[in-house]
Amino acid sequence: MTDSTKLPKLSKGGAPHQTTEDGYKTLTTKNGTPVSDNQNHLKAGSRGPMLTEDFAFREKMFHFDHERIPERVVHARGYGMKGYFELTDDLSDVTDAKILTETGKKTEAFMRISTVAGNKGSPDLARDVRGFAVKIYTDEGNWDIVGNNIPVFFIQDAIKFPDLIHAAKPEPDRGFPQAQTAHDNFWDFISLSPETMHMVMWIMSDRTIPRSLRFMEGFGVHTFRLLKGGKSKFVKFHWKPKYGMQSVAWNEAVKINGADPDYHRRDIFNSINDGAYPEWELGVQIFDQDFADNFEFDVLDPTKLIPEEDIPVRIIGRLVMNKNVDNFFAETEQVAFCTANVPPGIGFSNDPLLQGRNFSYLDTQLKRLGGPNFQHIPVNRPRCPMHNFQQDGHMAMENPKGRANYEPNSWGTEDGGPRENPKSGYKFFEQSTDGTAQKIRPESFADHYSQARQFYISQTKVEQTHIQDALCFELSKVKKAAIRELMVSHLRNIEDSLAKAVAKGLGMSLPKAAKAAVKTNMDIKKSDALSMHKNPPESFASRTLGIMVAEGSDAKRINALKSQMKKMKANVAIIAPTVGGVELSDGTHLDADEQVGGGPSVLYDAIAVIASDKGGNTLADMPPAKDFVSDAHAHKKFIAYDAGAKALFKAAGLSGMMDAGYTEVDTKASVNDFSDNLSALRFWARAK
Ligand code: HDE
Repeated sequence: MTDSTKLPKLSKGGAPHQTTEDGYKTLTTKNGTPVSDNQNHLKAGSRGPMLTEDFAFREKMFHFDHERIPERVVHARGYGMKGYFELTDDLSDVTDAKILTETGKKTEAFMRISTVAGNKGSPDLARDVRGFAVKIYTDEGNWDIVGNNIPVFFIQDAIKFPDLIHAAKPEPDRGFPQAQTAHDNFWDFISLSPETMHMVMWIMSDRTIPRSLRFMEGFGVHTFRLLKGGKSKFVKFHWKPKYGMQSVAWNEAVKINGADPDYHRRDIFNSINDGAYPEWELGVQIFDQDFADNFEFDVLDPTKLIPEEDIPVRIIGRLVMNKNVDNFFAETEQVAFCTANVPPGIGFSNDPLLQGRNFSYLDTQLKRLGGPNFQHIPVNRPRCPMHNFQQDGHMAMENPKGRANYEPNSWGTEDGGPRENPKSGYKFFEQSTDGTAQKIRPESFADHYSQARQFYISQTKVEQTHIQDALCFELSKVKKAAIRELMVSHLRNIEDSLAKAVAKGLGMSLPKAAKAAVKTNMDIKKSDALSMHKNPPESFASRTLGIMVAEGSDAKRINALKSQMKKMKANVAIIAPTVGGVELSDGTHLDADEQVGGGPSVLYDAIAVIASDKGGNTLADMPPAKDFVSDAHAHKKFIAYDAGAKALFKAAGLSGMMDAGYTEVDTKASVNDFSDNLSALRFWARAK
């Protein structure tokens, strides 16, 4: 044996390099060699040629040339955040999963919310489904709930997924449109796949243009299992946002994408920095085989949901995201989710989409992250110990020590490595299976229209109009008339008034209803839980009031609005003729967050215009100031103002249109009147 006392002593971590004369850390190569000049390549003489022995250049350029990894094939644009999950209600009667039985314990979590179709650099407010992926680092392995902000999906079988995504992405011959479903290929695929109709209702609703990623619901979508001692119950997972739900209008989404393409990620970044942490409650719908057997639809069909009126959502925990990532690439880009990552006590149903996903997610990481060791990357590494005999491969960081790299072996508990544990190890649900191998869709999946109808009839009139408008917009971008016609023929099976409105909006005559394998259940009940407007947020908290000011604006009114917003835990943004700000009536200086042209009203949830007489005239001469108020009016926002603002309203053509959504603020009482309105978010009664 080697006598370790005779080995030379190695320096641990090395001595720090000398700092630079002005106190900075010394720049080094990745090899650790200090660099003397980072501005000039080594040359023969001052005018070259360059000498290849400049290893610092070679390494710097080599690294730069290789610093991209493939973006995700879907969900490329996403935003990550960190925090914890805390269980508030114990599920130990139905599951062995410790994460669902230890109330009060806070477990580290990571979350990534994404759009689906767009590239990494596409705008945040594309009309699109939002991916809602949560990784909880439980003591029994990582648990990934890789869901969406919509509780159903387009297709019923994983084999159709590449076609769906190809159809949604830019068309292959021309390479556009980017991050949009408003084109022929998408609607061609959709109109030929009636199973998508329920999801079509959701994506054409305002759910796909959320105001903030913090103001959305999330869903696990598939039916999963809760397992306890060999017994199983079914479960569907729900995330309910603490700040309630809110979306923007389509006309706003289009403008936000120009004004601030990073609107959603900026909102998350700022909210976390300001302590207004994104938070959701975890809810479960638990049901047994008996319910599944008697439910009108198949619980294995991912194009169907279970109305909350049939099985209420039981809140069992909360997810608090209280930290931004330290490095976007290391965490948000490299995080690898997989639907198959579940701890003991949670299992899968036979949903054919879920089972296809369990295969796909592991496979995709190999391509994106370059090898089988992506779980060694800190964001993916389980926080509980892991022991196995997997070895080597690209970038292996967690290599087993000791002699045994196989088992069984006879090296004993010290050197012999880990062993399977029949007591605490993961157990699959024992179900008997018997069937003929065949490529077939179950008949119980065949009703494609009834739940689409249920969604549509559960919306308010305003929400229904938005669905009609969205369909008219999207289908108006489809050049092939036969595709538009086929789509409207499907809508006839959902709700005739919808089909008629869309046909009218497209300037076409009403086609015959599409042939349906199963007739729509026209008596299907409404479900109020499906409507955002029927479930408004409790308050204006975490929203933003945009106050437009000018030179000489009344300090008292501005301060009253600001302190009222503070009380309501809402934010204020000041928009002024220049970003340098203005001098107020009391001689104090007010800094601006945005200049008039850089802070359009689409960025704010409500607006105020507080201007002196002179300031009002200045604003009235500024086209973006006119847009500010006329857009806010058109988007049905609540508007506070003072007398000085009237010149601007006049210039914008709003003088005769000031309705009950406008509040003139003067006294404290009128500021209160204005703020009382705000939790309704919009003045929907405003005429078109
Ligand atoms: Fe995904 N999906 N998906 N998906 N998905 C991916 O995995 C896939 C589906 C979802 O923020 C990919 O790591 C198949 C439904 C989210 O990193 C890939 C099918 C739902 C994310 C993949 C589906 C989702 C992904 C691409 C049909 C909602 C982003 C990169 C069977 C319930 C996760 C990656 C993140 C990402 C495959 C359908 C949600 C290619 C084959 C349904 C939130 O593996």
